[in-house]
Amino acid sequence: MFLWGAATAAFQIEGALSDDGRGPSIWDSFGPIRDGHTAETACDSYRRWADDVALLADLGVNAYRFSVSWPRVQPDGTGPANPKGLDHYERLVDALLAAGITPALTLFHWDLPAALPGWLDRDTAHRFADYAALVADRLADRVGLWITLNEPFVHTVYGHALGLHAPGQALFLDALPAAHHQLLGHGLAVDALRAAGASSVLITNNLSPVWPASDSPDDRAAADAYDTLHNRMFNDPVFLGEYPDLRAFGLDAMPGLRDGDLAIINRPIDGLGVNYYNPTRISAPQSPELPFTDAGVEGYPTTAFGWPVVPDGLRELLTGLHERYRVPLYVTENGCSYEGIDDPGRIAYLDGHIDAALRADADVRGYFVWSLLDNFEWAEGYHQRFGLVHVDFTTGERTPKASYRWYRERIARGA
Ligand code: GBH
Repeated sequence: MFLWGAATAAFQIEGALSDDGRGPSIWDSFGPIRDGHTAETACDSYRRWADDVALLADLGVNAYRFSVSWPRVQPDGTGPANPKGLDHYERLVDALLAAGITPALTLFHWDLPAALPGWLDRDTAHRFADYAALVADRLADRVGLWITLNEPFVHTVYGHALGLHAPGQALFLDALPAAHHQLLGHGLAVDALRAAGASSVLITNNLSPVWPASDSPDDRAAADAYDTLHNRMFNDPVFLGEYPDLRAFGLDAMPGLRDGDLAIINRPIDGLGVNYYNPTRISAPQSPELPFTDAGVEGYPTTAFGWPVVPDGLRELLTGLHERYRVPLYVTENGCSYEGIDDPGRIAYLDGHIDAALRADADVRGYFVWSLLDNFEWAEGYHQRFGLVHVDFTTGERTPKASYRWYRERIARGA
């Protein structure tokens, strides 16, 4: 059964940051965020989760991708489970199942418990596996799809290399151990999930086809280096059991890698979650620090966030992933920022991208719109609205947009 879904993430929708024993996460106190917005209330989904399930049921999706907040389950990131945290997700999972909706559960969507030393510390990989076991002990019998990590590239590069996301470190290439430790945590979590009887396990990476700005050897080499950093570094160890060649970055090996790690990271899993927003165009380096320059994609329409709209990039991406890895693919996020409840831009975006996903020469098993709801868009606060459903962030009121009704019809058509 093809999965037609919508996606959210805990920190972006839940609010209720101190309810029922939740501990602080690294995002709670992170700044600067545009206009000083905070996720204190967000969509109020920790309290209004039943409204969200009703919206999903009315939308007609057969899957919902949400994430579990680690600091709700383990307020300090270690030790026994906080039962009230797990109770929340158990209620959600049971309500989804009662509505005929497959729960697709992401274990880590960036809201790390603040008490942990962070992903630069290898121990966090082991803490993550313990947390995965606690969630799976409660829910393995009911969750249809498990996703270990969301976008370790973004968490590494935005959070540890550029300082744009929590934990706000700007370490450039010294951030790479955070990538390795997340991938190690992924592999250890796969073992924990399997031990608890979890069936389908994925990792979700944000991936982008990389276009050289010209045919010149310098631009092509730069594009290859960027493809290594953005795409292959996070897929190859998981599916091929080795890191790509990192010599373009002046590295002989992945920083932090120890004997035996690759066998753990390479544990068999059931497919790859693909988050796609837009392609990347790359030219030769203009400074000595990095072996590439982001040249910007030109000549396409852009969303309210300024991101280019290139539906065929999704077909190109999925086809390339199938050629390289031969695994089932799930589009775990795809969507766009536009204003308004009448949102023709979103309808055109989603229509074009669904067509592209179905056209790909690949084993594509699902498609999830980002996002069910307008929500807390990280460093942008509430400025970018990605939802099929409009949220009034003062009252919490939800209003389905034109795209919500359109998606319901597209799902009913089944293609
Ligand atoms: C995802 O990240 C996250 O998983 C989700 O939480 C978030 O809300 C959602 O997407 C929307 O942002 O500079 O024009 O080339 C997406 C990661 C990184 C994808 C930046 C697009 C650059 C666009 N994004 N990227 S552009």
